[in-house]
Amino acid sequence: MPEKTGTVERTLVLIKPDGVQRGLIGSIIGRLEKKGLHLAGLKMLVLDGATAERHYAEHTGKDFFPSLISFITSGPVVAMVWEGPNVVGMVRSMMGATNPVAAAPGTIRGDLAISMGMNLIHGSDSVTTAKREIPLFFSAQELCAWQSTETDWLV
Ligand code: D4T
Repeated sequence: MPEKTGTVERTLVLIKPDGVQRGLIGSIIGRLEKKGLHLAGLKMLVLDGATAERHYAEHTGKDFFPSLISFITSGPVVAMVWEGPNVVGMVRSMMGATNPVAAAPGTIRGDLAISMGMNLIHGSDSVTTAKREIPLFFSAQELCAWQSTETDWLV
């Protein structure tokens, strides 16, 4: 068997309000599951303004910040934690570029979105960011430690 490599990482993924409204929850989760990523936590919620502002703190003061907060709090999101070796980078690759105009075909944004403001999905941009973002959405008790029967054939 091939050697197992890579440190296990966790990443926060949000299906944004446009993805929920457009009925794309199943399609987006299906892509991540089919890739072989491991789901550790999942919930649906409407973000309050304070949590949204903390989540997007790096963009405070930018011209698009008010519309970003208004959009992300406008309806339910699906929040998830996915884990596995290199999962942060893999999810970012699968999401595609922030602006769907530049997102490659085959990526979630490249295939399913057309607007920068409504680009369907969030994924932590680094392991450090994930460690800050995950506790905004999940307590430790809400994350499940479980072993998929497929793991031995994936990593
Ligand atoms: P998120 O954080 O939602 O996963 O998206 P990205 O990591 O791909 O992109 P980002 O943090 O730079 O932007 C966050 C969010 O703001 C919207 N946005 C961004 C916008 O409306 N106008 C802009 O000019 C930028 C840069 C889109 C995603």
